Amino acid sequence: MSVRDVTVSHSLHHKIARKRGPTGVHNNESLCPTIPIMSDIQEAMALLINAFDKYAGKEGDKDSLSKAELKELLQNEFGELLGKASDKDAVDRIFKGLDANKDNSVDFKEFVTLVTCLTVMCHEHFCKK
Ligand SMILES: [Ca+2]
Repeated sequence: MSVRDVTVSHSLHHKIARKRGPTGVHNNESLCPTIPIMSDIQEAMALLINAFDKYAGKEGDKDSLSKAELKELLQNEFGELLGKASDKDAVDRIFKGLDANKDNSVDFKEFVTLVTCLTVMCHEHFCKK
C-alpha cells in the first residue's frame, strides 16, 4: 500500500485537527459534542502527529527532526525501550537508520517507521504463543 492510495476523510481531518487544538498543541479539553468521538486508532494517530510536531518544532525545520531533537524524543518518549538515549553511538545509529533519504534529518514518514517497527516487536512479544 502507498500513502497515495489513502485520502483523509473530512471527518478524520476534523477529529485530528480538534485533538491538535488551535495552535497544533495537544488538546483534550474543548471537546465539541457535534464531532464524533475518536476511535482508539484515530487517537493514536493524532497523538503520534502531536508528539512528532512537539520535538520537530524545537529548532530548524519544524517538519523534521534534527539529531538533537530525535535524541530528546527518544529520551522522553521511549525511555529504556531503545537502550540508553544518552549513548551517543546508539543515537547516531538510530538516526542514520531512520534517515532513509539521507538528508540529515528525520521526517514524519521516517519517524513512523521506527514506531511501526517497535509496535510490531511489542505485538510479537505480547502475543507469543
Ligand atoms: Ca530524512
